[in-house]
Amino acid sequence: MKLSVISPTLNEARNIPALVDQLQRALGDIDYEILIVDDNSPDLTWSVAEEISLKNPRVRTLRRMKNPGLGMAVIDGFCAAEGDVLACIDADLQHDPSILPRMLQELQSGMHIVVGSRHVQGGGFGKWSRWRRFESWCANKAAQLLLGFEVKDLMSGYFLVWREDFTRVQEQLSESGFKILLEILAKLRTARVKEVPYTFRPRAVGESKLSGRIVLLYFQQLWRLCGESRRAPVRLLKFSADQIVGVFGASR
Ligand SMILES: Nc1nc2c(ncn2[C@@H]2O[C@H](COP(=O)(O)OP(=O)(O)OP(=O)(O)O)[C@@H](O)[C@H]2O)c(=O)[nH]1
Ligand SMILES: [Mg+2]
Repeated sequence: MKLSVISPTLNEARNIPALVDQLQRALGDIDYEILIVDDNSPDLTWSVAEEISLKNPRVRTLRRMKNPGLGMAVIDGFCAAEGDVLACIDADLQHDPSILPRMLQELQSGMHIVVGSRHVQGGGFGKWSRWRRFESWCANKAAQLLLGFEVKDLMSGYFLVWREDFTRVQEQLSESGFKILLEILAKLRTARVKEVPYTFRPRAVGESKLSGRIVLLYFQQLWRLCGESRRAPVRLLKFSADQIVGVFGASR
């Protein structure tokens, strides 16, 4: 069994050496490859990754020249990967690589998807401000409500999936799907999802790509997936009914 760890990158040159180092330490004697999927970053992330690949055969670089975007970068990385299991991890070291062996164990014990989670017991947001937590809570709640998933950390970009399952739904994944975990969950429609806790780490170097445009892309994706889900109207009705009952219950 081989694990492919895919890391999408945009201007993460200074994070790549530490990322590779931490992944190597975490994965020990697991058979793995690391695939850096870079959107031709102006800071030459692809070149830093290529240099490491020359000395380390476990590391490969995919330099994307067209169709930029996080979702498509992950899909391209998954398609180019050689492993039986596909992992997605941010390059900015906010995801803790040390939980990867446990995530892999959970997947092998019969799960379809394993998510690195900040919202289950033992996980957390580290030094995030209250405002940032609130924003994340809103985005997460909106996805739970509109898509009806039980997963607690739907915003996670840290997850594992079997290549076989990814291949099964690959054709249905939208190119505009910014949060690729949501896209895969919506198409796989599986209850066999396990969350493994970790604490979100602060970004050490480089800049966040989160922007107003990204937030808009996220809500567009949510709206599209909601429209594709036949049970969405039922869930919305139930949510509205629960709120009304709650308000009347409280006013008695
Ligand atoms: N290939 C590629 N990677 C991207 C793109 N946008 C973001 N990334 C990478 O995706 C990962 C997550 O992006 P971040 O900017 O850290 O977003 P975030 O973690 O949701 O936000 P922060 O908590 O503010 O860091 C990082 O490894 C980025 O370099 C993109 O358009 N193309
Ligand atoms: Mg980040």
